[in-house]
Amino acid sequence: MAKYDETSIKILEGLEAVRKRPGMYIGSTDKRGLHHLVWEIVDNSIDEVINGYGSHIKITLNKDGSVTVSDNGRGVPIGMHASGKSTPEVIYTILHAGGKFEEGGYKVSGGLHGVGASVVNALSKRMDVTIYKEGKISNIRFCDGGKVESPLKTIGESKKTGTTVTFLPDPEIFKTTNFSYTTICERMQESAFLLSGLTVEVIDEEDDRSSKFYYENGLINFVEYINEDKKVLHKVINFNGTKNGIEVEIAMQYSESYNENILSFVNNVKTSDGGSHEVGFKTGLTKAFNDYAKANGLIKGKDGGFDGADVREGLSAVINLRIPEALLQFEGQTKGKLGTPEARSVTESVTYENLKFFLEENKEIALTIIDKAAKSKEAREAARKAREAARSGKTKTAKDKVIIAKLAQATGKVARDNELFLVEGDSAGGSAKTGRDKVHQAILPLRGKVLNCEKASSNDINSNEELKLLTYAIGAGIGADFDYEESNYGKVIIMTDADVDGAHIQILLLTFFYRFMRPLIEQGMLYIANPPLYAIDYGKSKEYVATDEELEEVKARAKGNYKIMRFKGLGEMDYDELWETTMNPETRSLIKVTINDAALAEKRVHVLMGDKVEPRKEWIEENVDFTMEDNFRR
Ligand code: 28F
Repeated sequence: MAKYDETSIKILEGLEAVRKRPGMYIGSTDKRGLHHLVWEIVDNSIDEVINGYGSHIKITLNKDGSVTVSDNGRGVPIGMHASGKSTPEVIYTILHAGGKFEEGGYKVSGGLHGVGASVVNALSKRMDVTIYKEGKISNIRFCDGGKVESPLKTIGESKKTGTTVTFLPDPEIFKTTNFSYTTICERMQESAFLLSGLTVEVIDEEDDRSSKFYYENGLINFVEYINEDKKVLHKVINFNGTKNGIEVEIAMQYSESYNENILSFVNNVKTSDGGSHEVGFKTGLTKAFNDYAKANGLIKGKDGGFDGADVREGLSAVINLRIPEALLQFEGQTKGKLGTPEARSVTESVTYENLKFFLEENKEIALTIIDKAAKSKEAREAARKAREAARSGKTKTAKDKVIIAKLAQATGKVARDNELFLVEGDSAGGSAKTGRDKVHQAILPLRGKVLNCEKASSNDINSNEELKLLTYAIGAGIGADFDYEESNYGKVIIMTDADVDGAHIQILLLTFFYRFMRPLIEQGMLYIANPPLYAIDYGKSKEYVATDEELEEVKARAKGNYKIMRFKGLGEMDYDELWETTMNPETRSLIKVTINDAALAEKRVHVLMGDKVEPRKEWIEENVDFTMEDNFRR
C-alpha cells in the first residue's frame, strides 16, 4: 500500500468528497450521471484530437460492466511530477488537476465542464490506465474510488502512442450501472460529425454489436443526416468565419417539412438550450432573407417582411463555435445555454455576410426558399386570425361544441395552476375524470392513435380532430403562432399505458409537441405521468411501484408475506387508485420532458420509422424497449 503522508491523506480526502456528494461533480447518480463518467474520459481523448493529435477513439462496453476508452493521441505524460508522484497518478487522483487548459487552447468538456478524470476514478470500483509513449507501455491501476493499487510501471514496449482507460463504475454510488449503447452511439456520432476526419468506434461486447462513425465533411454530413429522408430544396449551404478569436462554422439546408431543426455546439459540447450564438444566427438569417427579398422587389413596401419563424420553417441547421476558454460563459445551471455576448454579434455577421453572398450567387435557390417563407407567413397569419376569432367566442361552431364536450375542464381560473391530462383511452379517461381534482385538473381522453405529424403542416393539424381538440384545449395557437404564455395550463401531462400502444401514443404526442409547440417543452411545461406497474399488498400497507427494481426492493422489505398485483393498464385502476398513484400532486411522480427526449422521439418518428409510414407496432416492439430508461422515463 502507498505510504499515508499528509499529501496522500489530502488526496484521498479530495476523492472522498466526490464520493460523498457525487451530484456536485456529475449532476446526478442516475443514468445521466453514469454516462457523464464516459463523457469525461472521452472528452480527454477528443481534446487530444482537437489539439491535432490522434484520429481514432474506441469505446468498448465490456461484458463485466466496465468501459474501455482508447485513443491514439500522444499518451498522458509519464514523467515524475513535482509532488514526487508520477504525472498519471496526479492526473487521476487530484481533483481538477490535469484539466487541460492549455494556453489559448480549447478545453473540450462534458456538459459539466471538465471536472476531469479524477472524478471518474473517485466514483469507480476500479480504474486501469495504460499509456503508450516514448517506446514504452506504462500502466497504473486504482481501486475503491481512486486508491493506488499498483503504481505506474513499465509493462512492455511499443512504437504506438496513445492512452487507454478502463473503469468500472461503483455500484454503491450508481443506482444503475448498465450503459446505454444507443446513448453512447448518438453522442459519439455527434462528435464525429463535429470533428471531420475523426473515426469513432463503439463496441458492445455484451450484445455483440458495434458502430463506426467517420465523416469527411463533418457539419455538411451532419445536416445531410438530419435531412436524410426529407425532400430537400438545395445542396447544403456551408460557411465559416472567425472574429475576435471566435470561430463559427454553419451548415444549413431547407426541406419540404414544416418544422425547424437547429442544433448548436460550443467547443464540441451541445448547447441544447441555445444561447447567444443561436440568437445571432437567427438574426443574421432573417436579415439576409429580408434584405434580399426587398432588394429584389419580392416584398411590397407596406407588408412588413418575414418573421424569423417564417424563414426558419423547414430549416435544418448545425452551428458549431470554438470559443477560447477566457470568453466562455454559460447561462443557467445546466450549462446548456451559451452566454458569451460576443458570440451573438460574431455569429450574426458571419451568417449575414455569407448567406447574403450565397443568395446573390444562387438566385433560384433564394426564390425557392423565399416562396416557402411567404407561404409560412400566410399560414401563420391565418392561424392567428382563427385563434383570435375562436378566443373572441364569435365562431363557436357546432364542432367546437363537440370538442368542448370531450374536454373535462378545470374550474380554476389561474392557468398556471391548472393541469391538462392527455389520457389514452376512454375507460382511463373516465376514471381520471372521476378521480381528479376538478378545480385544477382537466382531462382530455385521446381515442386511439394520434396523427403522425411527420409531414403535417399547421393546416393538416387543424383537420385532425384529436390534435385540433388538443390545440383548442391548450389555447395557445400552434407552430410559428404558438405562444406558451397563452396556455390555459401550467402543465400538460401525457398519461399512457407503459406498453406498446402507450409508447406509440407517447412518441407521437412528443413529436407533435416538438414540432408544433416546442416552447411548451422548453418552458418545462410538458410531463409524462408515471403510473405504477405493480401494487404490493403486505400486512399493514399497500405500496405502488413503477419499476421492476423498486418491486424487488419492496419484496425484500416485506420479507415474504405479500400479494402483488400487476397493472396491465390505466383502465384497470379504479378511479381513486388512479388519483392516488398517478394524479395526486402529493403522491404522484411526474417526469418532465426535456427537449432532448422530444428530439429523440422526433428522430424516431422521422429517421428511424421513416416518415412515409405510420409508426408500426412491430417497429416499436423492435426499437423501443420498455425498460424505464427507454421510453423517456428516467
Ligand atoms: C482514454 C482517455 O485521457 N487521453 C489523453 C493526453 C495527452 C496529454 C495530456 C492527456 C496535464 C495538464 C497537460 C501529452 N503530451 N484518453 C485520454 N491524452 N493529457 S489525456 O497532457 C495532460 C497534461 O495538461 C499530453 C503532451 N501534452 C499533453
